[in-house]
Amino acid sequence: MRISGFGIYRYALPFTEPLTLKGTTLHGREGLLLRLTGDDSEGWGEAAPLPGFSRETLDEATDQLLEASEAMSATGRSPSENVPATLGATTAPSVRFAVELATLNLNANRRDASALELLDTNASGLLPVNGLLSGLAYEVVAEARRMRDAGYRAVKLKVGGLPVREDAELVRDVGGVLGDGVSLRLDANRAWSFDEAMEFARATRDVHIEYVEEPLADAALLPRFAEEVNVPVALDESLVGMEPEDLAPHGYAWAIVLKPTLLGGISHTLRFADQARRLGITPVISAAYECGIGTLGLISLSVAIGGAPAGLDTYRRLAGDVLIPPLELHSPTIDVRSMLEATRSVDADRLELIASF
Ligand code: OSB
Ligand code: MG
Repeated sequence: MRISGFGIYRYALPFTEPLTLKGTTLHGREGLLLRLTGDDSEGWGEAAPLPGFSRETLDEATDQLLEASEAMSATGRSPSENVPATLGATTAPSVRFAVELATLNLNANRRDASALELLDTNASGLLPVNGLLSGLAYEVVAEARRMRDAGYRAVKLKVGGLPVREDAELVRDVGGVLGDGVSLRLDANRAWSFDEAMEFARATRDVHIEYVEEPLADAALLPRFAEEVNVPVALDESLVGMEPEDLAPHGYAWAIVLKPTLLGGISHTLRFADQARRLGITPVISAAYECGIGTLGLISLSVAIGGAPAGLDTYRRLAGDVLIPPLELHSPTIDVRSMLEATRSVDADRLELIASF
């Protein structure tokens, strides 16, 4: 099979509530979809650079996606030969994710399989989702109670936005509500100095914390922090720009949080997960507010790398999706097979055509 055509589309979806990330408030999500066709089949992928996190802008991603799509459909190569030939060292992470996901989905669809079956032939079952806690302190505690009662196995709370003492108090309250049955993940997004992180760790000594992502402004001090405290550390921002082979010196980490949109696609993410396993580090897949197309890809990836609770609760923040019907991601676990086998279409009314061939 060769790729016989492509379409590049732009979407804009509102958030249910404004989202503030790194000081920028977003009211919705914009991104690109890639549709590849060949052998009477199609495969969709998503490139959605996240403002404040991605280095590429949406316009840069658009140009790169167009260039890659033209290169792929101009050759007689098969999609799997095409991907390594098309993606170079300068291809932006979100664009790599779109090209690899669309190719994977195209290959799956023409064999009447799901993307997951191509990634991992034995995978099925239930995938836990880590619930995202947000809002003011009293809302966070109430939401934690709701998630505990709903059966979430893991929840995630952002810290570092309040004075350390207040953050620690909130974490103690949330930990008390969750009890032992729900694991508590924290994410400081590099907000703390070494001393602040130490103060936080001391003040939450009695709380069971699964891990804290990126506690330190100075990531070079992470090994020392991990050695001195009993709270496990996870890497997120530290992975951007890193090659999977560079993970070896980071054996002090308990988990790594893999965002294919920011890291550079599917093959890169799988290599990171493989390296992590070798080092005894748990790989966790996490979303960057992708729409349903990207999110379905992340579900398959999460299962394929071992099924740790996945950071997919960002999807709930979207007030609508390009998929009809939208994904049902309101519960603590995903029934993977029925999620991937459900019939869905892409809502043309929500898309603006940028280019096609
Ligand atoms: O810091 O982990 C982050 C989403 C977009 C950008 C950065 C982050 C996130 C998330 C995703 O927190 C949700 C999750 O990991 O559960
Ligand atoms: Mg993080």
